[in-house]
Amino acid sequence: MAYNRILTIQDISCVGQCSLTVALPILSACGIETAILPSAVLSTHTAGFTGFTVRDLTEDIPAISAHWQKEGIHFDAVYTGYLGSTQQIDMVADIFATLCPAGRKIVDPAMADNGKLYPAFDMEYVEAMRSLCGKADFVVPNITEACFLTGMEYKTEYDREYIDALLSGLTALGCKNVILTGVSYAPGKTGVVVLENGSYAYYEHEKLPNSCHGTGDIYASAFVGALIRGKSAYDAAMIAADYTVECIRTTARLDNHWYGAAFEPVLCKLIEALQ
Ligand code: PXL
Repeated sequence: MAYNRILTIQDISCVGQCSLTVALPILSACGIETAILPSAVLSTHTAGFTGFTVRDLTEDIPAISAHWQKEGIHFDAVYTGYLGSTQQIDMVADIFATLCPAGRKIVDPAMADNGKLYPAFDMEYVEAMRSLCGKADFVVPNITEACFLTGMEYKTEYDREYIDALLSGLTALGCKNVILTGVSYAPGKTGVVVLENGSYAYYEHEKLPNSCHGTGDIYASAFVGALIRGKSAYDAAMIAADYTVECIRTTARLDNHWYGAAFEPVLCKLIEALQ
């Protein structure tokens, strides 16, 4: 049996069903040993809560990484999500080179949605994220993030030509493969574009009327889990999409669950899809 150990680097939002509190359970459920490197600890995520606390862990990262190097620890893959600062992005690039030289690097440039950057970020952060994406084997942006990364205009109505231009802009940064989420070509439908080794594929699925915060993290974690379990990029993208839809459907049945998606009750469906 192929046994893989992965490192995921993102924040701990203590409450809010996103980042590490999503990535760790999902990757574990996929059967993958998962080490974590928290970029920051927040009382909640930043999208909708006010007055949250933030402890930035940038200063701790070089010492943690140096300790792992001294112990001879290596990872088969590194998957990054929401990072705390521009400086951290440079540290992550160093971790790619030292702790995962031959493994797969997956970057979710978790920094924006619905045409806007998350409150903590600015264009300097976007610039640093462009360079990290250039070092990735897979990037998993939504359309807003792809626009910030490429400098293209954000549109809610578009055609295949617009999506192709986004994909070209992303690969021009140096990203080898792109999983572009939230691509909708028809009413009531949405889907994910998979650009692998230059070839385009599209998986279309139902678009549910409700949307939830944190689904980007659920999607990226499930994609990484399925990929590292040996699925092709297209199959991993499809499994992650079906699972994310189930999470959104489950959340729609709950009252006042605005801050995240209830991914836990349907984790068994993700596990089944991997069999
Ligand atoms: O889901 C992305 C995310 C992760 N972590 C923090 C966030 C967000 C999105 O707003 O605020 C702290």
